[in-house]
Amino acid sequence: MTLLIRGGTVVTADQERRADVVCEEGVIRALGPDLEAPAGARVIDAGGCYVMPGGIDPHTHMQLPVMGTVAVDDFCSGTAAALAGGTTMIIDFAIPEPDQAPVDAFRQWREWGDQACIDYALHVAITWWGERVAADMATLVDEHGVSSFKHYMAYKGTIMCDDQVLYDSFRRARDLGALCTVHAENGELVDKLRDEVYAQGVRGPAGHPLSRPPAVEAEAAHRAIRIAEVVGTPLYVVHTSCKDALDVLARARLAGQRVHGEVLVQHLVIDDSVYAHPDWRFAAHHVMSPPFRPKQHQEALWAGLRAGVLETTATDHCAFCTDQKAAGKDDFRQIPNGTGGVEDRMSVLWHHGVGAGRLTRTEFVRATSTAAAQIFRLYPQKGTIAVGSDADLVVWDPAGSRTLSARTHHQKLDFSLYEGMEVVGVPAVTVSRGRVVWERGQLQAERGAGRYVPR
Ligand code: URQ
Ligand code: ZN
Repeated sequence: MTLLIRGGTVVTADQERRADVVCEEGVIRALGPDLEAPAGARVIDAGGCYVMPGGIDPHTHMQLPVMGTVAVDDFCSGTAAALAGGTTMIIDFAIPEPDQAPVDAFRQWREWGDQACIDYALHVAITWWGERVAADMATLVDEHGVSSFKHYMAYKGTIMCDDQVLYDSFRRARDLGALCTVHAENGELVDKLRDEVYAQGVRGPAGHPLSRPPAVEAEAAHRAIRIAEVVGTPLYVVHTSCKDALDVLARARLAGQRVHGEVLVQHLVIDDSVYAHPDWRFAAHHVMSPPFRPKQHQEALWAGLRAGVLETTATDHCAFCTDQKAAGKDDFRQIPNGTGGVEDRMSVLWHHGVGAGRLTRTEFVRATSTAAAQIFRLYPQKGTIAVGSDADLVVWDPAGSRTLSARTHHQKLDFSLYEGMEVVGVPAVTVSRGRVVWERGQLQAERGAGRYVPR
């Protein structure tokens, strides 16, 4: 399909300009003012709209098997929903069972991932240590284009890495030229606190944030950063949720360490009052880790995003329906951790960021696409609008609006974190490798159309 996107304002992370865009065979062929339509091209009128790189969500968990259940959005439904929200690429996680070979887990996730409607890549989690893991890390880097490894500092007894594993894995990744990422929560403390809170008689979702206070996150972030310093390797900290952890990242960056921060859009706009909701189902739908924080943390996170300490925005999309959350009806420790929102990230960030004067449009593009592409080695194939880049684009209507709701979203999830929120600023058209897949409310996602992108 050949496309001419005409009459819009092209916004990238470094500039805005009036330009038309020609896409052919899945890539951007031409960019400039007043371009002629190639023979047979379909013309899309982008008048009054911004033409931006499609969103990249660097942190999702489609169909994750966890806590005896499986996240309900699979690679097909989750990525179709992503397109309806203007996101054209995800980076998901292959998470080996304890003792499972990382390459075997990667192969399993590739099989699932090949159902995706959009391009995708995979981080691989390091969940134990041994010669096999060290060898597989090299295979993953050299043969499969995996250039980032995730380390869970929480979830003791299952996938948690202790300091020795962090040290060994960070060294190996450094020598392979790969980037380490961490889920920063002190799993030892979480384990103790959960049981203490439960023993005190707190059984409902309100126990979840009590067992994962900001200090638990800040301690782990600090420890991971210091281990990275000792090893001499860069670090990416996923879902920074509180001022305490943000301050740790900012200090390390000021001291010259290369530390990248990610923030989840939901942590920017939702606070911990959700856990006090009288309906346990509503509260349980907010059980994710790290948890939602007291309101004062939100402005700190926005400031961190503006300052560039937090460079990327993600969703950690890991969707569980009400019947799955019910596994922990009488014991918050059994509630599967995770929330949705891959479809909503771009609009929520635009509305509360650009619309509220907190972010410029170029900052929005950087935070939703370019920074992730650069940090995770997808740039300039992804994350920008340039001749030769993949034609992953969104025509953004800044005046269009949408009321977010589980009744109308495309995610399989039966709950929306943003139920009833009206957002101004929506994707009018989403283009995935040159194909129009979302257009003014019509979704034409195709199972398996996405490619695995080696990095
Ligand atoms: O922690 C994770 O990465 C998974 C289990 C998703 N859920 C979450 O609460 N963040
Ligand atoms: Zn996650």
